Amino acid sequence: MSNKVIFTMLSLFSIIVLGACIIGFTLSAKTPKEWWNNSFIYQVYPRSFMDSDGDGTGDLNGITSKLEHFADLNVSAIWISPIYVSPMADFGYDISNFTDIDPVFGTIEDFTNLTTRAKSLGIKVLLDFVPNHSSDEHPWFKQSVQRVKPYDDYYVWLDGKLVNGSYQPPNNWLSVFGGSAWEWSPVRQQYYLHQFTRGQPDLNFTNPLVLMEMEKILIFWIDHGVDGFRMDAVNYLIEDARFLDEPASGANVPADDYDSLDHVYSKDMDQTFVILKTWRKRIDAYSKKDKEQKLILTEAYADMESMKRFYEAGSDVPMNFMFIGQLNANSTTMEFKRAIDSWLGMVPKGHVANWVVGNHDNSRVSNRFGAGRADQLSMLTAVLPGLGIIYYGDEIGMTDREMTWNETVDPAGCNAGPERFMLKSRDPERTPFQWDDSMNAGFSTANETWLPVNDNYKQINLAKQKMEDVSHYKLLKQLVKLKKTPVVATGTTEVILVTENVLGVIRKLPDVKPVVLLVNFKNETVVVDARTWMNIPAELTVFAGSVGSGIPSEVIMDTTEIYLPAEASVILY
Ligand SMILES: *[C@@H]1O[C@H](CO)[C@@H](O)[C@H](O)[C@H]1NC(C)=O
Ligand SMILES: *[C@@H]1O[C@H](CO)[C@@H](O)[C@H](O)[C@H]1NC(C)=O
Ligand SMILES: *[C@@H]1O[C@H](CO)[C@@H](O)[C@H](O)[C@H]1NC(C)=O
Ligand SMILES: *[C@@H]1O[C@H](CO)[C@@H](O)[C@H](O)[C@H]1NC(C)=O
Ligand SMILES: *[C@@H]1O[C@H](CO)[C@@H](O)[C@H](O)[C@H]1NC(C)=O
Ligand SMILES: *[C@@H]1O[C@H](CO)[C@@H](O)[C@H](O)[C@H]1NC(C)=O
Ligand SMILES: *[C@@H]1O[C@H](CO)[C@@H](O)[C@H](O)[C@H]1NC(C)=O
Ligand SMILES: *[C@@H]1O[C@H](CO)[C@@H](O)[C@H](O)[C@H]1NC(C)=O
Ligand SMILES: *[C@@H]1O[C@H](CO)[C@@H](O)[C@H](O)[C@H]1NC(C)=O
Ligand SMILES: *[C@@H]1O[C@H](CO)[C@@H](O)[C@H](O)[C@H]1NC(C)=O
Ligand SMILES: CC(=O)N[C@H]1CO[C@H](CO)[C@@H](O)[C@@H]1O
Ligand SMILES: [Ca+2]
Ligand SMILES: [Ca+2]
Repeated sequence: MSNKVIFTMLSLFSIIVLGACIIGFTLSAKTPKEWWNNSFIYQVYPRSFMDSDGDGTGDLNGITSKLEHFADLNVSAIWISPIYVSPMADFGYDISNFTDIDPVFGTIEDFTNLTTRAKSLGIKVLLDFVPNHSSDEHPWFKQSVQRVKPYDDYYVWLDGKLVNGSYQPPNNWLSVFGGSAWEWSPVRQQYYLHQFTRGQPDLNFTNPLVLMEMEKILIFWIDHGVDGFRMDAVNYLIEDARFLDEPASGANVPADDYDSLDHVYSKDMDQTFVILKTWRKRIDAYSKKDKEQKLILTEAYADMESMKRFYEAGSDVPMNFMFIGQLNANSTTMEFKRAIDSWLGMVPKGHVANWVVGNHDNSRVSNRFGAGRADQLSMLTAVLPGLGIIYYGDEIGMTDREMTWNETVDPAGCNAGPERFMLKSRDPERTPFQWDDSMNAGFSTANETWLPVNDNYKQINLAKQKMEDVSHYKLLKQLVKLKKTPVVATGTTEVILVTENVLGVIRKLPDVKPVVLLVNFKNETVVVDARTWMNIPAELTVFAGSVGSGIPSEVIMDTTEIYLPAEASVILY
């Protein structure tokens, strides 16, 4: 943008003289270009996307067979949740070989097939990188248990505390999935730390050998054609070396629930940022020859100050979970405004903002905000500056499918027990993608799928939404286009309380019509004078209304008197 402004200010003569210098300077300072800026990235949960061989579980060839879907949406990249060799204690987040593909998903040749075809369609491929822990079936861990050098120090081992003649865990730390974070090894006669399931021993990141192993893994996948990494649970990498008990949080939850403690010694340690910086450097140095920069996204549910530090330490996309962790169906318009403003204010100069709509750890957006507001978050994400990240199924408004205790397979649900599993289980948001109204929603030919297909697949499926004039799918395609328009890509941003219940976002550039989003948080029709409150032209055209709003596209609206039905959102331009 600064380029364009500078150019229009210069005379033709000086462009010839100075232009070359400016271009030269900009290129050397800012190449390779941030290709993800002003785009959407699509998260694929591979077990649930498409099953190519009829065993009931999604796989790589399934994804490959559906690459046209991403091209049709025109997302810039897909990121795929773990596909590595795994005993599946945490459905792939427990890895027993970081450089090979699990047979459930296919082979390394299938992966190469996927990336080659994706590239030919202009779709980039990002992998999930899970450095905090391996599986307890990883050869490193098996040798660590036996104290075989150099693996003896690859994990976080501590002696037990001797209490009244018997050993107890070294401290009170809890696993994210409930219960002690320590597991006794009768062979080694020590406890190992596992911040997630006991099948996921934490690696020892104060050990330089472990850091080297992780760099090798990153390089391996760059050699196999990946365009970047989504780094899982990075704020858990390092623990305070004193291993002190953590204080109680005061939350009203059972004593073995993770939320019962304040995680001041096991999370968000300063050393995390140092490690991230070394990975950034290594990846950049290795891929310097490539035209485009490799993307690093980091997953950490953390405060604003940490987010800023993640940017500064080399994360291109410190995933912004505000629409998941901070805001919900009960949030006020003011709370939305404050949260969005503070994020935009935090993003350091030269970096790209990002907005996460959903993921495999949280209820789907249709459930978090209500089915009538399924589009509200993708519309916000599209109109706000930067990158949008959507979860498979968001594009058709898929909903959670409630599970019985018997059907529950997620360890987070199973550990919580039959009374509380529904509060913790992540199964409801992981059901198979609903392609069409045929058997298993077109996901698989198996008699039984790894998680049940949602019963609503005859009403909610992609094939149907492609046929309909108005659908979540058609809307999302429009939103992907909107992101690339000059006003949305480069304009200024204002978030405005139009009324107590209506949030407005305006994107502006000099001498062109603004792009305006209005969101009705009330579930009754409201009439607003957006012209006065937002200082916008008296007439604007409807770009798109949320599904169910009944607001037709391409009509001209009098902005002094806009009727917004219950729960509706609308974009004007
Ligand atoms: C993102 O894209 C916009 C529009 O092209 C540009 O003005 C901005 O500088 C880009 N941001 C980064 C960090 O590249
Ligand atoms: C690549 O994947 C496609 C789609 O699944 C499949 O038809 C094709 O046979 C695969 N090619 C190879 C070489 O595996
Ligand atoms: C898809 O996105 C690319 C990159 O932003 C853009 O150049 C292209 O025109 C888009 N394709 C369609 C069909 O809109
Ligand atoms: C992972 O699998 C590859 C391919 O089978 C093998 O060469 C490699 O040794 C394995 N890595 C480890 C650490 O076992
Ligand atoms: C140790 O045993 C004594 C006597 O049985 C008991 O009073 C005390 O609470 C125990 N201490 C701990 C830490 O369990
Ligand atoms: C981690 O590795 C370092 C370096 O090898 C070692 O000194 C340390 O004792 C290990 N830490 C734990 C908790 O095992
Ligand atoms: C919203 O408020 C209702 C009524 O107070 C409550 O039942 C519900 O749990 C709240 N939802 C969230 C996501 O906090
Ligand atoms: C759950 O599983 C048990 C044992 O397999 C079975 O007896 C019971 O009927 C099942 N309950 C439901 C609600 O499916
Ligand atoms: C599916 O179920 C049918 C009827 O019960 C059975 O005949 C068939 O063998 C099953 N197919 C598979 C792949 O299990
Ligand atoms: C509006 O909210 C009330 C109370 O939460 C609810 O009973 C009602 O069904 C909602 N109406 C619509 C149109 O969603
Ligand atoms: C959002 C996300 O990726 N969450 C993952 C964080 O890490 C744990 C352990 O690897 C997984 O269980 C979560 O799914
Ligand atoms: Ca399969
Ligand atoms: Ca750790």
